[in-house]
Amino acid sequence: MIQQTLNLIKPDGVKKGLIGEVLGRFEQAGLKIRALKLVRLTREQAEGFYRVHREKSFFPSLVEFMISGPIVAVLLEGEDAIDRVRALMGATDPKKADAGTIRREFADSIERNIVHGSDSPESAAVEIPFFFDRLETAGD
Ligand code: IDP
Ligand code: MG
Repeated sequence: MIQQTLNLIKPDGVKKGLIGEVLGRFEQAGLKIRALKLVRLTREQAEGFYRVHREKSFFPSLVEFMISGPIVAVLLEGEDAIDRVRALMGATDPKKADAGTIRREFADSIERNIVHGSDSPESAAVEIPFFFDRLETAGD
């Protein structure tokens, strides 16, 4: 099924100069970029984006990390895009991620793990409009 998913290149990915590397991997995999922007989240926005994790011990540190620099938001579209983007990213903890995945190759820690990808159609439906409105979303 053709799906849309929200990808973020987190502050560590931008600082390491990996925007082109990450976007290139998605494009090479046949995923289409439908919208794209560089933004810096406010604390309130970062807390809102990760609100499902607000009770976790790592939440305050995660929010600090996510506001520590600009991020890139990407709306990707393609066949099984949600799972395929997650597969290209690798496991949350880079030590457990498969060889060749973005997180295994570039991430420093389970927190500073370079990329975000929506984990389900329900998450994508919330996360895409968090970053993009209809006018910013390109068709063919
Ligand atoms: P995901 O990004 O692979 O979907 P989630 O469990 O949804 O992983 O966690 C969201 C983000 O919170 C992770 O990408 C990572 O940046 C951070 N995180 C998750 N688990 C931990 C942890 O145990 N310690 C520190 N940070 C964590
Ligand atoms: Mg998640």
